[in-house]
Amino acid sequence: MNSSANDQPQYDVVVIGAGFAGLYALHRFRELGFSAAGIEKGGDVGGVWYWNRYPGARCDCESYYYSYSFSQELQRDWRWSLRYSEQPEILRYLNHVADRFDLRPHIRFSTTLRAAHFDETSGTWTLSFDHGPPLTARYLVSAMGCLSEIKTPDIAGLDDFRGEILHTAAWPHDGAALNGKRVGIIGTGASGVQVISRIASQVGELTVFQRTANWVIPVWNGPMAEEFQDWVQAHYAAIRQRCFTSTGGVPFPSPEHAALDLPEAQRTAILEEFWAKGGIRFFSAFSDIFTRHEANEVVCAFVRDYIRRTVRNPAVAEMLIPKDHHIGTKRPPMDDDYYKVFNRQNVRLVDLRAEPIVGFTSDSLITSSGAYGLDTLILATGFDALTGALLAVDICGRGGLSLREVWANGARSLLGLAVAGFPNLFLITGPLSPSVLANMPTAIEQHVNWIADCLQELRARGARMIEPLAGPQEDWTRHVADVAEATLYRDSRSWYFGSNVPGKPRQFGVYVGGFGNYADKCRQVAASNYDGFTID
Ligand code: N01
Repeated sequence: MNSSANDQPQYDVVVIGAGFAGLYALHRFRELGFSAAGIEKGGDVGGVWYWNRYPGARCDCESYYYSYSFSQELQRDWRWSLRYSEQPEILRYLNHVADRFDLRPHIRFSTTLRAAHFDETSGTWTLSFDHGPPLTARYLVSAMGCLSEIKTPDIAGLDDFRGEILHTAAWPHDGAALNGKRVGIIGTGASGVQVISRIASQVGELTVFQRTANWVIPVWNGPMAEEFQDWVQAHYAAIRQRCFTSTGGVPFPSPEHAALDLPEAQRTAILEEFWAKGGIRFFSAFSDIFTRHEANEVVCAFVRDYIRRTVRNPAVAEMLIPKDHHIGTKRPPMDDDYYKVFNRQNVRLVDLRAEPIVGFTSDSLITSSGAYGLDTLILATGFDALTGALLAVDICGRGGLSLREVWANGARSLLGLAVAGFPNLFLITGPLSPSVLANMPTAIEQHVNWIADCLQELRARGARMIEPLAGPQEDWTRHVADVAEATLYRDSRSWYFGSNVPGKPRQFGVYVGGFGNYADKCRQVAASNYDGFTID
């Protein structure tokens, strides 16, 4: 840390967040000789894996690739117990990384960034927090995450409920006593589905309040067999290489067939094959799932049939079948037991479209059709995704320009990495990058490596500032929208579009043109003297 005399910032870089992104960024920048500090809202490292401690929390990507690739030794030494690891194991992994690379002493925990203001004269950022002294830094790097700003649901009369209210993304660290209780849950997205499956056998009664049904895909989770661990270790270089070049940042081949080119028998055989692979691989069955209604319908019909075969009560099965969106165009939850849970005597499903919530009493949720007595209410109601964490901070760039104003009608960025008017600010997996539609650790490493190369280049040139130009930023912002418009995503309402946050401008916040293509584009920009950026 330097002294703060004149225009010398205290740090070269300050990284906000100490999850997957922040830990690697801090390590990488320090390794390159930059003075770097981390700021973390939570009491320890982990990011989403620190906060989302709800029962059943698990990653929907397999751990052997949902993990860091930057250290061969780390990769060799860490053994995963399950193919899809659960939250405690992922959090242990991130703690191990923090210790192994000695990152903890450089992070200020339990500290929330409130404001970040850029000073044009010195070319530095001044950061102020909910407590503790302010900091100055040449570069500000957001590793705040895409799904970290909880969206408090606006549910009529919730304050009248006197039982326990829990949010999946702010789960108590010492757990919640649910055994034998009457538990209600609002929300059937990825978090809700995982909780429901895990607690159904543990609670006395479980009432699931569903507003919108989701397509839930099995992952066929199980132990990470020794032979598979060995195979992965022997092939890690190729696996990682595939991740960095593939469409989704995952080590699987692209689809070989378009559903609409195949006879029905062959389609069914392929669907069965990919259903057996499970998880996100299911969506690689056909190349036209996300672009052709008829192809998507082939897949929907297959899953509909599975739901009807699995759920014994036909009326409940029909309620669980989505009617309003193409499969995959809202983030599909993934779980092996979800549909079976609804065959249990102690689980009931309430359709909030048919009987909306009208209020609460001290011990019940009241819908238009009746009262449901509850001891505990779980909110699995999601996040102000993609832009929420950034806009929660008062970020001001050149001339006091406010990010909240600049993004009032939707996010603008160049490659999801930087924003015109906000020099020396970098966003890891920022809005309009592949982020949540790629394997996150891969997307994170690609961004951190790009930023690290850029910082080295600026240091070598003795430059003080870098910033996107407005024209290329507008081109990229339009391109991201155009690419999404050419897919079936365009017809959905989801947090990808900000539809879950009242008043949020409708904008598809993720680049869906393929992670490998995107990484190529980032490389080209760097190789062509940071084309689209201005360097001072
Ligand atoms: O949140 P969501 P999530 N009244 O926004 C309902 C990632 N993740 O926390 O669809 C009634 O998806 C809402 O209903 P509707 C993953 O990317 C990853 O589950 O708006 N219901 C919906 O059912 C995921 O997509 C893992 O009609 C209300 C639910 O709440 C993202 O996080 C695990 C309501 C919100 O679903 C977010 O998932 C978990 C209201 N007022 C999550 N407000 C991994 O495996 C909201 N809802 C890595």
